Amino acid sequence: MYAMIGTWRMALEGIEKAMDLLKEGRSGEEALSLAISEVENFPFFKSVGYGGLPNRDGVVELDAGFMRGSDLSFGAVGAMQDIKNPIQVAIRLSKEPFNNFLVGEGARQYAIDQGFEEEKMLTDRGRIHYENRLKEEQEELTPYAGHDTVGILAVDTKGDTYAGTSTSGLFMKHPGRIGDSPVPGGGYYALNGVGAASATGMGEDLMKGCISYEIVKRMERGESPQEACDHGINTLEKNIYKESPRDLSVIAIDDQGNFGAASNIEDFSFVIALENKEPTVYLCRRENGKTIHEEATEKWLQEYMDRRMAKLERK
Ligand code: SD4
Repeated sequence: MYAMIGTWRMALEGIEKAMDLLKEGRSGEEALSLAISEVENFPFFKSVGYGGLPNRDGVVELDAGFMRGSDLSFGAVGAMQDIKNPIQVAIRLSKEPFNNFLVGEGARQYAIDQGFEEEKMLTDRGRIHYENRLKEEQEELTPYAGHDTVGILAVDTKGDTYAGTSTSGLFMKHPGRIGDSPVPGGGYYALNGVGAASATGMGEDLMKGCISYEIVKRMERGESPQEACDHGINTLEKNIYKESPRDLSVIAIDDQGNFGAASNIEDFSFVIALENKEPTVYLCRRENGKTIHEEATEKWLQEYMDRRMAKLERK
């Protein structure tokens, strides 16, 4: 058995490539590194890696995290500037005996010392988004429409579980702000013999519930990945919102390839790939606190890419 699941449609191409590695018997770590790097390198995904949207000062600051379910080792970077593949730095950090979570200039220095590639991560398109937003003068901190951290979970043929995330975080965030994505237990968690989980959405709120840890622990206590995702989201929502919930979305998988996904927004998509199932995009719909998954139509898939690639005009 081997499997991968990822947040949002954008995980598709990376998972397609990475499943070939799992099929060859390569590790979930290699598969996850390839899948997330692929998303980071695609400039039209405006919330991850190259082409990610900048902070309030127009600077792209990237967060990434990685965890191995065999021993809970993790590595993470926060608010790191101008390094090409933050997920690969996080994976490298997970092998250190300490200093596993580095932020800002320290993270960048570590990456350079370790020979990681430097690259200016702000694209022309990213700059236009930034300048347009300045003109709109929106003060409010919201995950912009289509808030998209990539979180990918892998189970390899050895039954080892892995979780990883990568994001540019919230558009127009305060410099130095770090969300849930690089925080172990917040944006991702993996535990062999149980499974793994990852989150996307409003990091400040996802952290309140230590949501990825919560979901894996629910699975350990016997809930299915889907039950754990639904209960995790429902409970977190109940605990923190009196009104106006903010975006929360999660995915989970167990080491048998049973998977789950839940969200409190309308259009949360995810990609699932199993040994006997081609990578497929699903959308989540919530009915009475339970999530229903529907396969994305060709039309939806086409419109998604059209929106991502549409010409961007200066306002
Ligand atoms: C953050 N959770 O930085 C990330 C943002 C995100 O989908 O996932 N957007 O808070």
